[in-house]
Amino acid sequence: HDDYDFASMQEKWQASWDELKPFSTATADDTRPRKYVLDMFPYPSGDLHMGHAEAYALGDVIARYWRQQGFNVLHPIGWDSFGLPAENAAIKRGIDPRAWTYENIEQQKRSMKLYAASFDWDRVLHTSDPEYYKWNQWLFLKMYEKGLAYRKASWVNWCPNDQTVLANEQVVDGVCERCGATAEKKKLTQWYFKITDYADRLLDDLNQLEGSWPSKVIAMQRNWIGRSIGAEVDFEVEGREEKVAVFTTRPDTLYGATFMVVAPDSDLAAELVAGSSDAVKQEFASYLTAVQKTSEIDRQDAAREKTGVFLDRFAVNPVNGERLPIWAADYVLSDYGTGAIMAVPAHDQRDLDFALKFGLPVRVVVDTNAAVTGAIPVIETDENGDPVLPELPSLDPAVTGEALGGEGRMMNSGPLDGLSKANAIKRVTAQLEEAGTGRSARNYRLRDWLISRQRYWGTPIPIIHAEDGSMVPVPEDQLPVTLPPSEGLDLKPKGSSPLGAAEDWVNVPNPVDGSPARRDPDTMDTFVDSSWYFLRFLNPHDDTQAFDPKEAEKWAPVDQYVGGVTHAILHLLYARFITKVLYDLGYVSFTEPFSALLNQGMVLMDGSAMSKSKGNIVQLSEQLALHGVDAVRLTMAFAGPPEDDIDWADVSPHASAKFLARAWRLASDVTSAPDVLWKTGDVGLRRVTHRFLADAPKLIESFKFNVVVARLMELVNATRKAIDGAPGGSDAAVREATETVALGLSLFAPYTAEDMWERLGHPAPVALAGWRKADPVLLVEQSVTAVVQVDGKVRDKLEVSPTIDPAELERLALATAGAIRSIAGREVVNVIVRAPKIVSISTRG
Ligand code: ANZ
Repeated sequence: HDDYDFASMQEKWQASWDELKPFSTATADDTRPRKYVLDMFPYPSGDLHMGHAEAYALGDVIARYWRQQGFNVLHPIGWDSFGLPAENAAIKRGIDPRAWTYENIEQQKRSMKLYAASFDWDRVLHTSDPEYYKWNQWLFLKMYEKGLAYRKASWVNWCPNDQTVLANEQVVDGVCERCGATAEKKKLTQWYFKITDYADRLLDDLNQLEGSWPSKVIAMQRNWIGRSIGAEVDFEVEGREEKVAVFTTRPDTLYGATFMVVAPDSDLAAELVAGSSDAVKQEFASYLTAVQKTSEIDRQDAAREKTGVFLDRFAVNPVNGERLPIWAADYVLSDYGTGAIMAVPAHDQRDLDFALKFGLPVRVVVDTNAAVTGAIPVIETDENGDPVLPELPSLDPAVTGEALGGEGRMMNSGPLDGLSKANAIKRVTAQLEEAGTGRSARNYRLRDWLISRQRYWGTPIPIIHAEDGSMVPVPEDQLPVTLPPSEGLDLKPKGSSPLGAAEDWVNVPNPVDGSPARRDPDTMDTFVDSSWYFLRFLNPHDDTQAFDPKEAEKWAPVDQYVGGVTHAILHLLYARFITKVLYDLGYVSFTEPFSALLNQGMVLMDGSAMSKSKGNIVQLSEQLALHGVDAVRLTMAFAGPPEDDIDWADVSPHASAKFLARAWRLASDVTSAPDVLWKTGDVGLRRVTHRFLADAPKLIESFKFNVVVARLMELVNATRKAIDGAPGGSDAAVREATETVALGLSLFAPYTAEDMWERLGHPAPVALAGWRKADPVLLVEQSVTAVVQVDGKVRDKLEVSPTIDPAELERLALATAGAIRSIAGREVVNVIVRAPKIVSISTRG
């Protein structure tokens, strides 16, 4: 029975954990400090894959570590179970999305239990359960009350394949992030969450996360929110009552504006062209059709050939009364700033390209030479002794085709002449403000979050539309609005929600007066579900509230969040936003949901991501059957820093299994009793053990899991040596080392560790056994003796650290009394250092 048999071990300990529930979070009266460790919850699409296996192995190291350090740990799991994958699979197979979803959840649960992920199985939640999505609806109503949920008609991203709208965050490089179809634009009335009200806070609070979130994620969020600071300037338009405002980051260049451009797909363009000739109207109409087929990405591509239509309308520059022709061009976007710009071709490359193509004037208003001449000192003189001025290249943008973006002094700008850029911006903004024709302004790339979807498998929006077109929120005591059964509904994507056809469901009396009314047929983006789920884990079955603020006070925010970098913007931005909303509503006392974030890398195969089309998918279930759970988990942790990708072709789960068997055998070779006298036994082995006990916590807390595994291997080797040679398996130090191996392994290879612990005579589980403190006496570094030779003769000796730096050793050696005496002022021609043992000095003369 002395064979390492992972299959029977897995069976045995799973049964024991099911019964003992060692990973349940302790209840209210527990006085230990708390840690909330959260893994991003999965979509139930199919069984777990290698990517899940990596993420859950790493998250579990952290959860198990804090338990071992004496913390009461909350480590929950749930399923993000609404959404398109279930609905599309159900349509394909002609079954109910529910059936598909909950079957997959059961399969994934079984796999997670087999995988020994130390979750609290009493707190499982599924976002597709009415007991969960009721609270999405509650959240929606709270936001609606505050004006943070609203409906508007706007150009939206549309996935022609999934036949539903997409949030901006769900269009990645111009395509639907789910299915890869090229996103289109449609004008539709949709529900939005007003995330733009929170843009400044979402940006500024990123500073708090610096150092505990990956800097890459912080940078991506900053860039996505994209704050620009500048001014709005009002231009009169001939023949129009109202002025047109433009947004500019360079109000200093106002005197250099030579034309105005409006977005062709803006309401303003439509209105302006209505006052033009039929010829202009026609040209504009065909241009607009072409623009609507152009992707956002292309429109923002600065290198693209400029196109546009002159609208035969004119604006008036508020500072000098100049008449500026108004053009429509697609490089100006309708949903950024005001959808209109003042074009300053001399100093903006896009405007210059446009001006040169359409023969519009270019006027330089910043003398960038002024900066250059000041910066280059005059060093040469001609034959008359006059300074030779550096020959400057022609800086006329109309000639070079290069806009002048740099610093300089204002020119051709009336009262601004001679000022620097910063001062000119201040001066002109103040003047505009005084004249009532402008104001300082900021703009964001961030758009409001479009949350309505024309699909079945999601949370129904709790709004009722009255006959007169007014909207009535579903009263809170009538929540949840549950989804009707899918039988009889055509779920196929067709651009409007399938729920609209569920007559019994959609027709309801108006809650206000009982008159006939209809439910809103749309469902919510599933990113609403995941924006607050970390709070629901605190009491997932409470049917009186979304979460208990007192529990939130105790547990939240999440101490350590673990998941893929694919959520760098979408999910993490939305969760940060909703947390701030809940803060403003008084439900939580913190403003950031996740205090620390770890992004694991991807699992690759032969250098590329696994995919069906490449045929390079490694099945997790096969790996587990072949090598055992512990070997796969250990391989994930040992492969390298967690942020790095793991190429499964480069790692060896087989070697991991061999190592685990070797570690496990130590437990059978320990012959001393569990209550052996501590602080005795082989000092050499004890030093290795205690070094490990001292170093492992710091290494785990800085996510150097691979280093901890390497150190465990070292400890296993040292222990094996001690057992096979002197002092043998009965030595107290051998028991101490082997128990330490079990404690260390319990983070990575829980089955093996549990089995060792039992063999060592302890009651299970090792998962709840505390970490041991290193004995400081054993940590004091030993010293070694270094000899100092001069011209071949030993002249002195030094006691130094075994890890001394060679340069340091050389310095010490040259300073010894023996060396100084025997060098006796001669020239030192060579010093050979063999740290930490010998320094050999040669002299001449
Ligand atoms: C005049 C100007 C002169 C500009 C100059 C730049 C340089 P960011 O930094 O991205 O905020 N702009 C404003 N609204 C726009 C829209 N809807 N579509 C396309 N471009 C738009 O850029 C702000 C600058 O982008 C604004 O400042 C405006 O051009 C342009 F030497 O105004 B600027």
